[in-house]
Amino acid sequence: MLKQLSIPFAATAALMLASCGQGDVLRADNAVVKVSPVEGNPSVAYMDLHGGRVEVDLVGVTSDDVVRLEMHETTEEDGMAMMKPMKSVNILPGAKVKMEPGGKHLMLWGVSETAIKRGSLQFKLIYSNDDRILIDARIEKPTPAGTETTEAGEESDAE
Ligand SMILES: [Cu+2]
Repeated sequence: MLKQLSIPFAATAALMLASCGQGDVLRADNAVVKVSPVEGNPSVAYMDLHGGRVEVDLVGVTSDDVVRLEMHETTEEDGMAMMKPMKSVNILPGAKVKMEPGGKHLMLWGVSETAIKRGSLQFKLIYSNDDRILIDARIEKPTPAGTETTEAGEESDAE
């Protein structure tokens, strides 16, 4: 009879372990760069930001393959989509903040041709708690309508 007492206790302990499990790791994924189809125009990048165990701000993003990089937010004012620079992105513990079309995004000027050929570039995310995270982003080239872009002849990446 007494043994039954340990069952609910064990269940509670397991639940507590699950709630502070792998979910609460400061990280980012699903990073993609969309190269502008118009030469000279900025390209745009999106990713998902995942919060860790403590609240932080993403205070900067850099990349060796980009001349200039800004964090932007698209907001709607009087039915007009407006884009303005953001100084930081607040990320609560365990939260997911999406950088996506129509919302927060990265604006990139001068993405290197080498990176475009390679099909990827690396971002360095800088957080308010001094954490640094490196993340690889897939580069999507624009595909102009009516143009056949077959890249079967290109060497496949070694990764
Ligand atoms: Cu923008």
